[in-house]
Amino acid sequence: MATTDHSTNYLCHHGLLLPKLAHSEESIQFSMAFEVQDEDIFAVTYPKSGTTWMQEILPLILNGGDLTPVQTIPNWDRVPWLEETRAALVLGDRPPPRAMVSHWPYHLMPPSFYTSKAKVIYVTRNPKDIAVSSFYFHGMASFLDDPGTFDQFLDKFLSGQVMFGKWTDHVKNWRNTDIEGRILYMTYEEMVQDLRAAVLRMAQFLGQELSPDVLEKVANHCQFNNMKTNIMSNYSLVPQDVLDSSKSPFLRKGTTGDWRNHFNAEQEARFSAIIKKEMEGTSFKFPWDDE
Ligand code: PPS
Repeated sequence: MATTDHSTNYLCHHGLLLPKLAHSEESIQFSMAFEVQDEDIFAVTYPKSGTTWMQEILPLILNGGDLTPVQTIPNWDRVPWLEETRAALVLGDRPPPRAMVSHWPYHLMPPSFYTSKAKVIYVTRNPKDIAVSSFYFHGMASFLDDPGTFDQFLDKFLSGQVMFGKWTDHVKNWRNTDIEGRILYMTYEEMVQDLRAAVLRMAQFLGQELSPDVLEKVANHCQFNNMKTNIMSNYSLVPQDVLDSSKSPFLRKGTTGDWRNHFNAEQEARFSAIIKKEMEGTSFKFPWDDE
């Protein structure tokens, strides 16, 4: 396997840094051997793009708005990460349809995924806001390398020296797939702007008919302020020496455009130039392109 021990905090798998706290050679093996079924559903994200949000939304879409799982099961067991160590424990005997999340790039999905009819919702977010969110996350998560200053962290982020590598690689990789028809592209921004419409779009893609009342209930429950108080979703169950919410809460701001409060003009120009160059030749448009 193309996995090496990179540092105290990370494994390096096919060039991607993976935090050792939640990933191991065994968990990667499990993910590769995982038998994806046609009914399975994946929410795929680059870290800090809306993963936890999808762990709240997906079960509610699939069960018609029953709040029981989101109020009784921690998000990491409710909709587990395919590549993380807990997957083997919680996915082992779970029958399809299984809702899962993953940060894998397209080419590292399990072989059975490509031949299955499993559906994917790929959520992306303005990389400037991801960088800000990730900076605070590195400051509060003891299992990640210290972010350094914001300026130093931007360099790490842009060069892919963060978990799961470069944002541009991830996004381009998932736009260039052979699974047209079973992948839905969503943005964090459209979810913030109109969550009800976003949930409806996802439900339609998944073939789930939700009544207007259920749709309202799901959108309301998944609002940032409601998730922030849900102990099954706000990471307050994780010990403070692992995630220190006194440094920054996991559910931090939940907004778009917070980068404006963090980037200076030089950082903005540097960041935009690099992202623009790496996205050259792609045809897809994002809501933040013209900002
Ligand atoms: S991780 O570590 O990859 O699982 O992180 P992830 O869950 O992908 O991203 C965390 C950011 O998503 C925000 N979030 C939300 N925003 C709006 N509404 C809701 N309901 C919501 N749930 C999670 C979370 O606050 C993090 O973003 P920031 O900008 O840091 O607030």
